[in-house]
Amino acid sequence: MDAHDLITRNATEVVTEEEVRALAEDPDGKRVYVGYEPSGVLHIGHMLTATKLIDLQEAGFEVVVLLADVHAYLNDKGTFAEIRETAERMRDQFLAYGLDAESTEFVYGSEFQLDEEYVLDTHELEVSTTLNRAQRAMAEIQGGDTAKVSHLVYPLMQALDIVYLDLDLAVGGLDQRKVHMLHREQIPAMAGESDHDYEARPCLHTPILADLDTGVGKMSSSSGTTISMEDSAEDIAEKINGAFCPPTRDPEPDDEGNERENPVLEIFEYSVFPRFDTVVVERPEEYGGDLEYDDYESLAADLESGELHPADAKGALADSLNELIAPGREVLRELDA
Ligand code: IYR
Repeated sequence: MDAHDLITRNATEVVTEEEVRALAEDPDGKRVYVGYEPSGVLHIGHMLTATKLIDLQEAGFEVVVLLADVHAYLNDKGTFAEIRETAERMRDQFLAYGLDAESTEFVYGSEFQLDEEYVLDTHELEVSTTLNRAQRAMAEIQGGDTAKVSHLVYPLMQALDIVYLDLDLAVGGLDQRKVHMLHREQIPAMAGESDHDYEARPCLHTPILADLDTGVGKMSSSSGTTISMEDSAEDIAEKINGAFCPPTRDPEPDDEGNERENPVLEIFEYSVFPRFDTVVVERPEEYGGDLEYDDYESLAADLESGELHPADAKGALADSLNELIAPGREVLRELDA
């Protein structure tokens, strides 16, 4: 796979296509980041963006993982001390998941976000951004029902992180796109207090997985079923077994007319096939014997034709996820020992 295909595979959106193409011409040593509000245990949403970071490392990028402790604090995720403690646990889980230790830099937000220049730049953005704009940027990220002042400062700081971490590319789930658009519009207009480069950076957005049980709406770590590094092989098998998986890529809307996706196929596409050369579906001889897939397309086609039964697809998905999660589960066990 060439660098451009590796960089953009499974991306829902790249902004702009032209800028990302220019990066793909010479990706060696270029810097990309994802930021995460520390939560202690990685879940399958973290793993999806981490899979994209692994693609980018393979293409030659240096990866920065921002452990966004100040952002988690602004989003009301606990006391600062609690957040710091959970952040420390995440680093080892990311490495266990497959990020290359040599080319991954872990940075705490608080290492640079409390510096004078950064704070002054944040204030500059507070002056130049309307309340409405900041609130819209935050709509899909905000935790809790009531908007607080901190929720307005949050996206401004995130837009500034891309400058202060000297990045060439920002990656995030599609829920981050409005913050990235704010970055692209507001940053080049800044007077700027630091020596950093205030040019707008390209952005790449990964898909958001559908709710595992229903296929309706987004999977969430705070409600519904999610899969995490804490899950045992049995937990994973049970959760995937209960997942919504009709034999199609385009399920019919539900009774209330809500759009639905096939989350089992999504996880195969975005998290499993990027990490495995082949996926084996084990079946007894009497049901036709094992099936082997080298790519997502052939597996999805077999599910649609009836050649692959949803129950067998789920079994193979649970096994693959378990293989990806096992090293991180071990890390957590050691941390808690
Ligand atoms: N908004 C992210 C966390 C975050 C991401 C980046 I990229 C930052 O520079 C800062 C925070 C989330 O929703 O988890």
